[in-house]
Amino acid sequence: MLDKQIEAALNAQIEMEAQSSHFYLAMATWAETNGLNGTSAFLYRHSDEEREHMLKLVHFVNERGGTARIPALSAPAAEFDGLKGIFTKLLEHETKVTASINEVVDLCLSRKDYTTHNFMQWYVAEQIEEEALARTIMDKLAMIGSDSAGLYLFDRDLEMLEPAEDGK
Ligand code: OFO
Repeated sequence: MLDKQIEAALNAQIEMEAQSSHFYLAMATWAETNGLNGTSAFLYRHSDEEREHMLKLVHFVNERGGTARIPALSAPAAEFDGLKGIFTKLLEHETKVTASINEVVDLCLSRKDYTTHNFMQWYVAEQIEEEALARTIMDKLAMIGSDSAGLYLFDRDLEMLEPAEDGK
């Protein structure tokens, strides 16, 4: 049976992953309507992956005898300040997700729940990849600056870029 405190922490993480999916979906649709088709394709995939992260937690909680709660979500921003604005927000958000995952891992250790601790290691590794990818994207954007040919190629390259892991 899942410890109640662990169950609550995992349900909070379910909400965070769902909110991430929602957030990246809003960015994707903004990019799609602002001529950034490569960025939009990348962000739609990213949004789908966050939903997979959420589902993985939902199944784990239910399989361990807990009850997964599907949360209400807050509406994300509808406007973004260009590519730099999008990826700045994405990196900020992923940093918060990492902190939240670390708290769950910490709780697992203090409650001696080694099964959930083991399960959470997948998320720890995933966050390393996601943060690294977001930082690489920010570095590239800093290099490109306001060069429109560079921004055009950057957007085109994002079309093929996989958002870190496949979430499966
Ligand atoms: Fe779920 O990895 Fe990003 O948030």
